[in-house]
Amino acid sequence: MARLVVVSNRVASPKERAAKAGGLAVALREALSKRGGLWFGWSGETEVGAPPEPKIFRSGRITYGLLTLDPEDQRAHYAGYANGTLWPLCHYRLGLLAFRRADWEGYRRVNEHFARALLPLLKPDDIIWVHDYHFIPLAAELRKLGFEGRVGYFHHIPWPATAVFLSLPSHAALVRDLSHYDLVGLQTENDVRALLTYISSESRGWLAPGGVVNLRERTFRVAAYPIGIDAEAFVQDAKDAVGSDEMKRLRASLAGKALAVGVDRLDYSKGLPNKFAAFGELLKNWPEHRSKVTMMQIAPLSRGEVAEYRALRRELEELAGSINGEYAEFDWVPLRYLNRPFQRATLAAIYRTARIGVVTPLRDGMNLVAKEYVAAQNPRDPGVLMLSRFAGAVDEMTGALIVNPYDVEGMGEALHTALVMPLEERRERWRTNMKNVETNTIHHWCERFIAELSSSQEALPDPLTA
Ligand code: ADQ
Repeated sequence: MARLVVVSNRVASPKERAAKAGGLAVALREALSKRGGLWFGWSGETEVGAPPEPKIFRSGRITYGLLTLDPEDQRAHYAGYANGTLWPLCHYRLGLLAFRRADWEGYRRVNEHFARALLPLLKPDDIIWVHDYHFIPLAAELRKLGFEGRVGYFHHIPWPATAVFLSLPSHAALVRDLSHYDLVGLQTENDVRALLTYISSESRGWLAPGGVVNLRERTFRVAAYPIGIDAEAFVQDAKDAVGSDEMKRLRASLAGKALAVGVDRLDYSKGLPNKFAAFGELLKNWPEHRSKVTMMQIAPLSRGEVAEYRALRRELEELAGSINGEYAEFDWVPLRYLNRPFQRATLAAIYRTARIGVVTPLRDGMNLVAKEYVAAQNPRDPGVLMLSRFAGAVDEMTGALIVNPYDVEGMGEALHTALVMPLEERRERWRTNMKNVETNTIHHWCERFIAELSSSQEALPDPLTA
């Protein structure tokens, strides 16, 4: 079995326990341990003029390689081009897009450093799996250095429609970079269509059935690999933790009131101001729910080094304050707003306690919270998933109450619908969703991508003759 090499910006350290590491990190670690592998990424540290040699260490069957970056390179790469340009672009937020040539150059430089540091550690038959928009040019940089082995890329966030993507000054170069992979994975069929449309209409690539593309003499494949969760672990966690002292305190504090829960990184793609406003609409237009429902929004802080995230934090603090100021009673706080992380088991038990899971991003590659909420429910008395039509998860979570997050009044109404939904309907919707959560787990996702990447250099049909 060929060795697996994973490249991602953040590397979950071997000491990080499963309860904290998150489903993706755990699944990747499992895949690496099974085959033996290398996990390569940023050390999380900066040092002026940082040396290009990575820090290497081993834990079990996994070798870790961590590269330290020059602070200016790291800023241009991470806060600059990756999160200041590509993130807003892929989430359709052109008003927030900042493009600076120096950032674009810094982004490419960091990818070049990564390729140079990684190359000496590679064997020709390794399978290299690159994660996310921080590393789109990595395969091109590795090819420049002569590496010809299998390299795949998975894009965790949406691929924008061509009209949006064209706003990026470096759009052509970025897609040329993609062509150096053997396999490009996206979250949904919609994303695949968007990228293929761009390739055929703007970069004069040739398409063959099955997502096979020929672009500037390179042939590669583009396909959808919708990411999932470890459903079994989530079900177990939710069952185990629901009786904990913490959860007893939560239930006592609710005193019989229904709970609506939201769990999102504090990010402008997640539609948090609209979600808060929708809760305000519910309380305004359906006064019978006042003092009967509590919304809890868990939103750990994220990317504080990017100005837009700091502005969003202030906006949410103001909105939460104004909703609570307007509707709170001396014995009821309508909106509980928490900026801290929780252990996976605690989150699972909170989901299970909540009558509604409110997942309303303005755009999201997939959104795993939607799937986690479903997995955590009690099958006899499940809650309702309220889901944005702009989350990738909507393709599979067809039993959800589907909403448009730009329609704040509509979302207020959907909250009401969820609160009064009869048990039979809740059960039926939940069963539909749960079937998909159980079938398409993170383990399937990992195995499928690795299997298809492994066979990716075995003669693809030539789009010019197919
Ligand atoms: P994210 O934008 O981070 O991921 P999401 O898919 O919802 O979004 O995953 C967030 C994860 O963080 C979930 O597993 C959730 O449980 C966890 N989490 C959130 N708040 C937490 C808290 N307070 N404490 C502990 N854990 C918390 C990106 C893309 C998504 C895509 C994923 C995976 O933006 O669209 O689904 O990658 O591909």
